Amino acid sequence: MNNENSRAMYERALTLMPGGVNSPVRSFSAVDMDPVFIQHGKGATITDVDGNSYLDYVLSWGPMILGHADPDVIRALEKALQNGTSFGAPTELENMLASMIVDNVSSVERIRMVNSGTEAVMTALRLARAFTGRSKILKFSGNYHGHSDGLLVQAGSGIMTQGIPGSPGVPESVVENTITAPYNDENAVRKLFSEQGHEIAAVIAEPVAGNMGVVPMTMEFAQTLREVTEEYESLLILDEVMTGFRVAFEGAQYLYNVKPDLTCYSKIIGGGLPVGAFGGRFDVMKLMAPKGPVYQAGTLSGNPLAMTAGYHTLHKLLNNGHIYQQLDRQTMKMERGLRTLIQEYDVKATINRVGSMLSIFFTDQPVTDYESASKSDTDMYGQFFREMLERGIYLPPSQFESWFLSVCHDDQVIDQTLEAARDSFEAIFK
Ligand code: KE4
Repeated sequence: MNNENSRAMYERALTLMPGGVNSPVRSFSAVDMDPVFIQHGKGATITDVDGNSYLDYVLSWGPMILGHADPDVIRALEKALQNGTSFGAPTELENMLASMIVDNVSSVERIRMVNSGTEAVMTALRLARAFTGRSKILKFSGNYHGHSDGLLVQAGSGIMTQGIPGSPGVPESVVENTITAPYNDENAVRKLFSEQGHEIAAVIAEPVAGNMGVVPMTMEFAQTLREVTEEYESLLILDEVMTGFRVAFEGAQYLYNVKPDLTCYSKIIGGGLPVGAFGGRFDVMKLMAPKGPVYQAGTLSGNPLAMTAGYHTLHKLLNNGHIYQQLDRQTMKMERGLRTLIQEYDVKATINRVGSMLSIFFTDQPVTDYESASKSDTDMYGQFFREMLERGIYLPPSQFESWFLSVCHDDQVIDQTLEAARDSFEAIFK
């Protein structure tokens, strides 16, 4: 595969930006190769600066559920551009995207737009602490909620760990109120709450974890989180940055029939432009400035172009009800095809899937939490990634990420991907 332009651009990037990238996972360091630079995308395909085309299963880490350069979204953006790009003043477009969420997600009575998932989660936690007057936050090993200081704690190692900084530059004083427990371990949560429940402002969880690879929450765990937070008057925050409008229009909270107090969003609600949001109970959200005392602000929050891309993406999802059945069917076809290959080549691998989120773990044990996910053979994943890239399939460059499918991943795309997977298994395991 000719990579000379990508290589030249990467060398230049390394003289400009740390690691040559603006977000670490894009560096391909987890799969032991240099990144390719993308020139354009259309539908399920992205093309790099050397003219190599790939079927894309990253989809900008989730947002591009309609596929790249959806004609309706692009047309709306082209029209919006003529009006200018930012005013720092309210626009009707904010009402349009906000109502798309408030009118369709029953737990969201009020919503505030921000510019990233990190910002949404960071502010939701501040709000929860203000509302409850408490300081402690409970999160789960293997869940990622953005890079705000209080959440950069070492992943729990199967026990309830008091916050230990997960990154240099994060003072212990900032993470001492962050408790980590094992994901899907309702006994651990009940025990923790019996000991510290009255000090816990909120529990935050990915309702379907995507940041250790795909690990679905069990129904029992989801119900336990809702029960204990109600019993101890803590808030339940669901981080639906990845699952919101991905696994169902109303998100994972619909699949689990759990009503959180606050929900965090990003990715799909921006349609590929920078949008994050947090929303939920009116009595909680009313504490937010300017009417309430909890401060948060953002120059480009509610940006008209970002609102346009998000609104038209959600509008298309809402008005094509069959889309989620189609995404589920296509991803199930992918799952079945991979399972057949795992069996045929006797590979130590397992697959987790929820809707159009899927991960292949190179371990023969079930993956139900951070500990079991960590047992995956990341070198083997790297080998599989490189073989698939050579064959025109662009997978997430890390074992601990989710594959995403779009409405453009039709039968032909799935068949081509499974053929490439067969050839890759042949190359690795024969
Ligand atoms: P951002 O600040 O990156 O917009 O969102 C942070 C975030 C919060 N919550 C969840 C559940 C998330 O998945 C994310 C970000 N996801 C990663 C991919 N696993 C973004 C990719 C990257 O870091 O470059």
